[in-house]
Amino acid sequence: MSKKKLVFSGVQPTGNLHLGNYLGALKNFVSLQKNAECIYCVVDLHAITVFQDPGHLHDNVLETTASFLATGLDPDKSIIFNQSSVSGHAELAWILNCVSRVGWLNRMTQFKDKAGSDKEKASVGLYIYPNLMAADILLYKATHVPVGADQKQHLELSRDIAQKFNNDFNCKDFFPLPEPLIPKNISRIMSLRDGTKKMSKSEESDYSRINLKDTADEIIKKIKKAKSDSETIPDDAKLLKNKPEALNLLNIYSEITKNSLEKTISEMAGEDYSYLKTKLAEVLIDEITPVGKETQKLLKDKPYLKKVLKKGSEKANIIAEENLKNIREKVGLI
Ligand code: AQP
Repeated sequence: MSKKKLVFSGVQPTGNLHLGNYLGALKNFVSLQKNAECIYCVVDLHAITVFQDPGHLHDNVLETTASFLATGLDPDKSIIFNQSSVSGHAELAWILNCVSRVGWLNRMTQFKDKAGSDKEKASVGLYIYPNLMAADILLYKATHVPVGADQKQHLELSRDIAQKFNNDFNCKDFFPLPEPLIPKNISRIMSLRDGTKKMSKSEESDYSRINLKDTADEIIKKIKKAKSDSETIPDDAKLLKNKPEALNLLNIYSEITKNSLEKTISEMAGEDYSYLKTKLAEVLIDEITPVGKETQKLLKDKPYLKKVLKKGSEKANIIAEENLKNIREKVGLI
């Protein structure tokens, strides 16, 4: 078995990318492309597990691609493509649907969160979403998957599916067990309105998140309105245990300024949260608005974005077809 590091990850084209996607995933994608073979996918088949307006979906695929490039992904270094253009994802997903167990899927917390109280009305696709995610990764025999902490459970399931496939078809080490690469300091960016919920594209209030496309004024307004705490910033991180919104803002500031939470706290102890908010808005504007501007610029050249995706899908398809040939053989398909 090849021991080469092969990175795969995906982002759903379900609307505005936000600070959570950026700090939890995209920044990591960019740093990994320096030293590893990387495949980054706009996972449009995942997006349709919840109804998407077809026109919006089409635009969102291009916008997500533009954001990939604007954050620094280089199509000459990484393979960048959209999932539905490589049919192997859907084919392997079906095979893995037959390997994965209903009991395993029943434990997935993201399905419970997204399906809400009326699970009977959720799409079957939403339920088997983690099997498609396993297929995305295993189609390329990826060894490492950069994701935010919210995807850890799905990644563990991918490992279980890979292991069961290897056992069922008597092919030890055929699929590598993919390792999650989760940012160490801050793996889950929380909503600006509710520090117990993750920042998310589908959250109704736009004030809950910083979008990569937000202007400086919007960032200032959102950070000003963000929930924090009426007391001053404490001198010990332990005192933030029951103050998730305050902790979230301090965590984001620390991550962007590349400092530890402890250092930020020691510098800001005794200050009001308005002081943190002013500093946070400043660093966010410096970090985020250039990405937004570049995304808008790239979106003016849609033929170029389509060309990037086409070239990426041709490269991805070659790897996928080669692996699928062996997978079909293992399963006994002619
Ligand atoms: N809040 C977050 N903190 C850290 N990482 C996050 N990611 C998403 N939200 C956060 C990471 O971003 C990558 C792409 O995620 P995705 O858009 O494909 O799916 P998601 O996790 O379902 O993101 P959203 O924003 O919550 O989308 P919707 O609302 O459409 O479901 C993943 O690596 C994810 O971990």
